[in-house]
Amino acid sequence: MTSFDYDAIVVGAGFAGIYMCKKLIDQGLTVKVIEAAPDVGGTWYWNRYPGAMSDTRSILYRYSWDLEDLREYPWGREYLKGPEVLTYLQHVVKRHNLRQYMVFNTAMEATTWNGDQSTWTVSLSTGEKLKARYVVSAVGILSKQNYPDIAGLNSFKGETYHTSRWPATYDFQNKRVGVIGNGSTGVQVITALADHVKHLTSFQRHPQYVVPAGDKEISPETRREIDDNWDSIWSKAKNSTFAFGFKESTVPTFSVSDEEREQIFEKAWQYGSGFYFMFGTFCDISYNEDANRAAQDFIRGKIAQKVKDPVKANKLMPRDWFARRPLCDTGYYEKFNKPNVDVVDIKSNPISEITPTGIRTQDGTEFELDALIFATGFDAVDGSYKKLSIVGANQKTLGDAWKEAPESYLGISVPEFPNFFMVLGPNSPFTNIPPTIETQVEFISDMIEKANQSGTIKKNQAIVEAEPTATKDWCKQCDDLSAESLFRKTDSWIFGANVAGKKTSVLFYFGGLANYRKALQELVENGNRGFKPF
Ligand code: NA7
Repeated sequence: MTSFDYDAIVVGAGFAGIYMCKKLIDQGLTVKVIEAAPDVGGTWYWNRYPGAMSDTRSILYRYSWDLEDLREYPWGREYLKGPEVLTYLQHVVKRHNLRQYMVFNTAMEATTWNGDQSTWTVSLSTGEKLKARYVVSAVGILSKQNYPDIAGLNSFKGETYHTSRWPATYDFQNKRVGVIGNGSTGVQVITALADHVKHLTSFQRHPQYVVPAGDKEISPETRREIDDNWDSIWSKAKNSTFAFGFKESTVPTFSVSDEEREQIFEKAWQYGSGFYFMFGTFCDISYNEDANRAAQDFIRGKIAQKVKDPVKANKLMPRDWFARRPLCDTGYYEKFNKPNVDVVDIKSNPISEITPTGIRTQDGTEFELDALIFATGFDAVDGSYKKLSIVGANQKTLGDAWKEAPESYLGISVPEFPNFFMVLGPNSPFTNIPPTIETQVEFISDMIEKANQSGTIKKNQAIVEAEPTATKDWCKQCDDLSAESLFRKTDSWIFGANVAGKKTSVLFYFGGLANYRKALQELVENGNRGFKPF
């Protein structure tokens, strides 16, 4: 009989790790959750910058599986602020008594497969080594920070911050603050800080298309209606493409008159949500160039109306494809009407150096700063695994296996990494994240349960491992699905184009959550097709 400390070690205590822990405990397994942070929350623990907010509506930014909690847990607005998401996750952990299975301030540094025993040895930052039959990575897609490759990066003598490692206390009053980066995070942090600093300069490489979030209070009547309909709300979300709580449009942009198109865009603008604007208005914005231009024109028109100074407005106006992760705001453009908020176009006039006192641009302008904020994002998806040494069968690391491209079967399993699972690994669906996490956690826990019950081989030595051919086929499908997308022609983290020196690759399944769930169901009905028999 093989000896081990735990049936499963789960790495990470965010949305995915918490649910994974609950599912495996409910199955009667012994589980340890390893978390590097001092508490639960994952992404929401680390990204505690001012203005952090989920841009999925509150109704779908939670777990779907506890109806009583769905009905009772309070939330008051269309969107949850970062601290509210953290409080919610802490509440779930408390409600289900999961903290006892978790250890904090502890990172998994390495894990190695022991083929002769069918166990993983997991090495922790504490020096401890644990043996487990299964390792589930729930490290998330946005955990490895990305710093820009700029000369003098470490020479700045003022305060520096990265949005994804925000400290508990900070004070920007009477300070001149520079923000590099204007993605989802930059837009939020700029909006939140503009009223509280002496001066704010946004150093912007690519302006973004930002539509209103549409945040507002949820009335008690709306909440009652939601509480009466949770089953259908979740069922609709999980049977949609993006699981953002709307039905994706099937209407081509040019199938309607110019007037009607304008009305549809205007209605979406008033309603709010970046995903809704891109995918709820028309069906072809993300791949048809003319359709994309029509959406661009509408948004640029709105920016021109909002930003009073035409020079600033011009700098804030994107002219490339509207094909990065859709963004939404709570008053971003309006902040540039304040005299203490400015934007510097570092595409035409790049930063030549970060100096001890601020930033110098190529034209020789010096921007004196007291604080510098990096909102420069992440080495996303496969980047989360780079700092970990994961050594599978045949002594190969995951890094070796992903030398050409980060490939996986379903975003979950990698050939030659037996009994190692990822939640949100490369080639997982591109959607609102919690419903995809739930889908994958449920699939993984079902696989583990089946493997444990399998009578075909000696108890405790069941192996779940993706077949190489199925993995190749899945990755080809992901490649094909994104081939025509304008997202692929636009540099951003979605294809790994945001990190200096990183090879771009397909990191997501663009087929939608409904199709993904169908694919999982079909493979189960076909004897776990794509997995080696266990
Ligand atoms: P993003 O979306 O990757 O945005 C990073 C921003 O930082 C973006 O504006 C980048 O400009 C900018 N950036 C990155 N490197 C540089 C350099 N070297 N010089 C200047 N500017 C740079 O990260 P976020 O944290 O905002 O959001 C990540 C996801 O988290 C988000 O999509 C949500 O899903 C949640 P660029 O556009 O590359 O010119």
